[in-house]
Amino acid sequence: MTHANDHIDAMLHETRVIHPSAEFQAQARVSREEYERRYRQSLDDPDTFWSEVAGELHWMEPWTQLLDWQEPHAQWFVGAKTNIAYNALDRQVQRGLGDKRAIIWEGEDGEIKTYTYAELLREVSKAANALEELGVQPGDRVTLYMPLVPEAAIAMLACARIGAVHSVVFGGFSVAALAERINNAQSKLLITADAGYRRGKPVTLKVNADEAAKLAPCLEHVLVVKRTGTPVEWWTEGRDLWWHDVVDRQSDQHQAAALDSEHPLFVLYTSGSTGTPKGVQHTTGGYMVGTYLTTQTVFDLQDDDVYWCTADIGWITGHSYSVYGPLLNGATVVMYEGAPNHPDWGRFWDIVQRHGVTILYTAPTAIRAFMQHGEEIPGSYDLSSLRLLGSVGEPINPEAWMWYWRVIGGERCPVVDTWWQTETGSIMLTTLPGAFPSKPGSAGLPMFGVEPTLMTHDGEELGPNDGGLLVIKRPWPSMLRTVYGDDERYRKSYWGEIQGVYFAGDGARRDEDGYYTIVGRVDDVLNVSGHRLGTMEIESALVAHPSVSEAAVVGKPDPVKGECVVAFVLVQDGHTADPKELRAHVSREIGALARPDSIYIADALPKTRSGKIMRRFLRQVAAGQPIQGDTSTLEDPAVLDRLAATVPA
Ligand code: 6R9
Repeated sequence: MTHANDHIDAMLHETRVIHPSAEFQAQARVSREEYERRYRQSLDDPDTFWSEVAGELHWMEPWTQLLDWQEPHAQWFVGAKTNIAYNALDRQVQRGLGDKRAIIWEGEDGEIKTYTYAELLREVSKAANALEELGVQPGDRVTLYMPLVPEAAIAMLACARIGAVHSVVFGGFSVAALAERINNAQSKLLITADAGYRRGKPVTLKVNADEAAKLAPCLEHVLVVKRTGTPVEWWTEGRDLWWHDVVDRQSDQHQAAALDSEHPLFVLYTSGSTGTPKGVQHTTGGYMVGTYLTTQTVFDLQDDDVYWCTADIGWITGHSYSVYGPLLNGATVVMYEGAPNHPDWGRFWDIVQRHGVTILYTAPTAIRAFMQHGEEIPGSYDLSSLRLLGSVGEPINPEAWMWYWRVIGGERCPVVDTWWQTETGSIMLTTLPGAFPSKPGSAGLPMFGVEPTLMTHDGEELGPNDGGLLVIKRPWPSMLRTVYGDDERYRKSYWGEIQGVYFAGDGARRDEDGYYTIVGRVDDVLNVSGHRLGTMEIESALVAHPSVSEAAVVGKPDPVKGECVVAFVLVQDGHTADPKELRAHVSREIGALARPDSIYIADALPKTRSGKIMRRFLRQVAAGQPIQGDTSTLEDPAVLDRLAATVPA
């Protein structure tokens, strides 16, 4: 089905089954019986199920109807009013958690800051007052382009508190990518920092922010957190403001706005198979309930857990499982600003040891990088505080799964693989720890309220032990509501591919126990180190270079990154193309995360007679594999041999 086939084959022949220990099972929040009962209830009687869950949270006004579903548009907790920041903070203080640590933040340079729930509430209140002073109104968009500093979480929560819609742009994105996202959202305010640390060096975000601001006339203010003290060269009087000047002098009291359940909470841009990145729009009530429930059950949260999700807040995982989900549960959250290999590959384990991390949630790409550097490194730290491990972002190969379980978890900690997407808002498939055994490489069973199945492109449902397209048969509370500013695209991309179901864009298999194993994307979306990239976006960046007339981008299996980017380019007449310069160009256009690993100069691309590039063959060429499949539809099959000759074996 996809290029990931070989690797998937290995995964599908995986037969190991790892059972949780009796000790873990005895204390687990959800037992197998409990899962089975509640899962059934969530499908058969969603009213009772979701009312019980949502009833644990604070609502300023109750809902009159659980769900209003006018496909493809859902409204959840219709008519209710609530505030997610209130639920994450005020509610915790009220139930006696004021002195509990909410955030333990560690800078890459070793600086440590801790916030209790009471302190975090005061900081968020000050920031909320500051945003209001700057004229930010409910519904206004605010773009964040920040390092992983406490102010990033504070700014997100402050937006949520006043009903402003945050749009976090990962700090690794380029000026052009940032400007595109600010303009698409029409943000009034940009919150950034002078710089953030990455591998010991300050990454000067304010410089990029200035360049982007020139391209984004909608911006009224740029609020700048002083993180590194790196001199800021440009300062636009009237537009630029220091966070400490504006926020520190505010009152630490603020009344959270009572927002409609469907009030927009945030927009997060992600790559699709075509066109520009999509602004995935989430709303308040359903997202809150979804992240609350999944964090509690998937991570088996207990009162004294020290929970660390290593994702940057620039991604959905950082939104749902570094900020909202754990804070809604009153958990103690670890946040780390920097790189996993600074000053060396022991940094994560040093953090686990020093802060007594009990739950660790990270990505397969990180696990594979650690594997490469040997088990002696984690072996020299005390990791005995850990009791649960999680994986997210891409398929985890069984070898990496076993290594994670054995070396990091000491064969003691269940590993929960969690499949979900920016669009789904919260975890959709997993093996609840303590309730079910894990099968390395397989994500597992559906979460409460999630009704997945596998289908063919024609909407024919497949049975067990078959592979097909992963779809979701009914709406769920934390689902995206639309694509910001482009409802037609929402309708087409997610509910228009196969009639009546949500189309995830992933291929999967299901075994006789109902476990789903994700095969990978079935569209032209790449997954590089757990980051989603559209082949089209990279191709557009390449053809924007004067020396390139045409480009085709494919993914190639990579032992650490999962996939890496390979580009084939045709050179514009009268120009010469320099692969090194083109790689730098893509970095400038999108960000270093999209930089192709290899660029090959081609004299033609494999196209059908109707002019469609056959990426399937290019993937085989890129991977150095013999060409398989029917090449007779190609206009000129000999192109493939010439291309193969340019790719080193
Ligand atoms: C949460 C997140 C979503 C895409 C998704 C799929 C891949 C994520 C996975 C996984 C296999 C897992 N993916 N988790 N594949 N097993 N546990 O990563 O969101 O950045 O939107 O990416 O990532 O292909 O469709 P997002």
